[in-house]
Amino acid sequence: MRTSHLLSARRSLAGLATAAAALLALGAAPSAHAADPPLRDLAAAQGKVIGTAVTGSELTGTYGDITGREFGSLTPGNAMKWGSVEPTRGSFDWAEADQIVAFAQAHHQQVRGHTLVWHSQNPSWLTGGSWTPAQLSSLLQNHISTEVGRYQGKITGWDVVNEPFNEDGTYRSTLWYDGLGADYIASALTWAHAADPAAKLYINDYNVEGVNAKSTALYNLVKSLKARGVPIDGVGLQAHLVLGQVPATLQQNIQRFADLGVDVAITELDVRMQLPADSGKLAQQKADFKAVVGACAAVTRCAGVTVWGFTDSDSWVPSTFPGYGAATPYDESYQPKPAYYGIAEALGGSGGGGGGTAPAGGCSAAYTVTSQWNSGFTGQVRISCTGASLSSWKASWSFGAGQQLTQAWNAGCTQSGAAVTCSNISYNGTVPDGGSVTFGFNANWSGSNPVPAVSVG
Ligand code: 9MR
Repeated sequence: MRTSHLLSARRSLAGLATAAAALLALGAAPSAHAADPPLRDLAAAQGKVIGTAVTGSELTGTYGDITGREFGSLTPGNAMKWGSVEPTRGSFDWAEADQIVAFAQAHHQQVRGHTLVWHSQNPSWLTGGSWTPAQLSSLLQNHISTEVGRYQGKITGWDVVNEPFNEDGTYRSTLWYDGLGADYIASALTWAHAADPAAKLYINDYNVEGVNAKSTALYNLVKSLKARGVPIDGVGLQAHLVLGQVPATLQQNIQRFADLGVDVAITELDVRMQLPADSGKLAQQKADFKAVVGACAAVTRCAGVTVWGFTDSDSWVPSTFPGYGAATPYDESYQPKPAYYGIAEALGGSGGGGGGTAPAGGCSAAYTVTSQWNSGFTGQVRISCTGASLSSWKASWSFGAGQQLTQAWNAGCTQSGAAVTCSNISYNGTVPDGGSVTFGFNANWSGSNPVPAVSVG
């Protein structure tokens, strides 16, 4: 392709949303992982926070060591839910929540409070009761004031309202919506703000990571709450994802919330796969974790990413999705998986570990969807080297959802079935140590457009 075309094609990328990045690289055996700093330090250097959900009773031994060393934020997985803290009306059990907050303080970690208003994990005295709207309202206000007040000054952000929407963007029918109407959300935020004016107040939901009907309903809600002066500081995108299905519009979606003037957090990231795991699935999972963390890293108002359990031994997935699991960055023996290095790389670390998927000599490829429309998209792949160099290169991946390449620039690309191979042009085969080369392409898609893992050789 001629230079003039290259330039105009590249200009058309300008400023458009980057969706995702994927990494996999030179197929040689991984060398011992060069000592990257812990994830929390890599994140801090980017102005981000990396967190994990935790179970209080496990915060000892290796689990405690990793939690304290690697993460800058903790979210109690269950300990702050209404059913945990007030199992009997008027009788409170703060033991696990207190323990997690104390651990966090001892390790200079933030705490995300989770969650005040939800349709699930409520005590049976509450769900089984029959309440007038006035009674319901006062129960909710007391709950919020008591819990937020107890931890006032110790919680960075609260998931005040959890999962308020159906998939089509209508409000979910719950104890709260049915009894109090949609304004239970504004009331809850207002009460939480009164109890801890410094805490960032979030609405948190799942399947709102990409641009879709549900995330647009959340967007419209946040916009109207802001217009009314209701205290809303952030949105939480849970990100319980399926292998190979990071939404291409993730970064675009984060950016549109940021543009509303709220923070965004990825609050419950995990990527489940059908068991047994194998090296190909773990490589794709690494690409998926890297894509999600990379999308957050690229948007200033994205505060950070929390994984929903850091070890496969402490994950909700296997019991909820029989046959699926291995959804977190560490295996059940607390060994970091390729996904761990995907997080590290997205936070500027050199990565380099990961069960046969590691970049040999430090060259890797990042795949990004820079814009997407109804039938097509523009992507780019950046090949970069640290502590190594290339004099020629070939990047390959598999389009798993029927995507079809139509055009490429700064590379010669061919597609055969799902398999795409792109090689350097005469002028850009060299990737120096510390440098990178980028090429771009257009392709068609329909249905879904998952981010593939790219290998470089
Ligand atoms: O991780 C939590 C698990 O231990 C509980 O059994 C489950 C009950 O629904 O809740 C899990 O956490 C959920 C979170 O609070 C809200 N988003 C979905 C999470 C996974 O179910």
